[in-house]
Amino acid sequence: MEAADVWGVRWQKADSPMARRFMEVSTAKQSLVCLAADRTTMSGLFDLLGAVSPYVAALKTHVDLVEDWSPEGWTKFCEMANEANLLIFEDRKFADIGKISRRQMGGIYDIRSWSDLVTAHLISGPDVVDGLQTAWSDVNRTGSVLLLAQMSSRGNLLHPAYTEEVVRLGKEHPGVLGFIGNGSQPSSLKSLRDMVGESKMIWTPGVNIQTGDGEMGQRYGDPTEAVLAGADCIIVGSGIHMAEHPEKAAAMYAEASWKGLLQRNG
Ligand code: 5BU
Repeated sequence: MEAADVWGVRWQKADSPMARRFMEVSTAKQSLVCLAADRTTMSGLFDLLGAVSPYVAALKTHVDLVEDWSPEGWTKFCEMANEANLLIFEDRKFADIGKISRRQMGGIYDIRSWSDLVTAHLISGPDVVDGLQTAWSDVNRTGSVLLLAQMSSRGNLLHPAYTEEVVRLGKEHPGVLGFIGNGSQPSSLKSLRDMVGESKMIWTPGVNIQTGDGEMGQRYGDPTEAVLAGADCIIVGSGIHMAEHPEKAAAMYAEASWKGLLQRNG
């Protein structure tokens, strides 16, 4: 199956090579799943990735959760992800002014050297995206930004007028892959898709087969519903890494997401 056929209008209108790369990988794996690898030890991360990489199309990290982090261990982990054909996405939620965000891509974790994608809030204004793009070019790499247009957590302050502004500014920016949408609510996702149009991606956390309220204000919606409502990638954490059999869980989420895409474009 070719990515262009499965993804239809999203493939035709995509304005970023990174979006096309994601669509190709997800087509090859028949999975729109981004694994949120929220484990706190390197061995836990290696085990998880070893078990589920055939079923996921991207790897989302929180590098600062890892208790025994070392540059050597992390390099190996990223190599493993690259060999498994995964985009590496650090969910750092940058929010500072452009020049500081640029420097925060360096520092001890040196995010610019291994990430393909990062998240950012647009609360400080659009220059944060230029700061992040400059950081990747500082190390001769390219990357792309997902802007937080919505969040999955209860009571978040990303109100509709703010969402609209984020989309308006982000839509025009070539350094933006797309937007984070609220995967727990298909109706808000639909309205986000209407705002975004077809040329940018929407990736959604807050997805679990078991829908409803999660831990500490997290909320969950159904994976297939999220894709039908316009999500191009479902971000799944505990649904996979806390499952008794992460491999089986990942395969199940992959199937649910793929089914949604085929149905959406069918
Ligand atoms: P969960 O275990 O599937 O609930 O994990 C969700 C992940 O997505 C976790 O890494 C969060 O940091 C991330 N997330 C989120 O849950 N909601 C949001 O609005 C954003 C990110 Br942005």
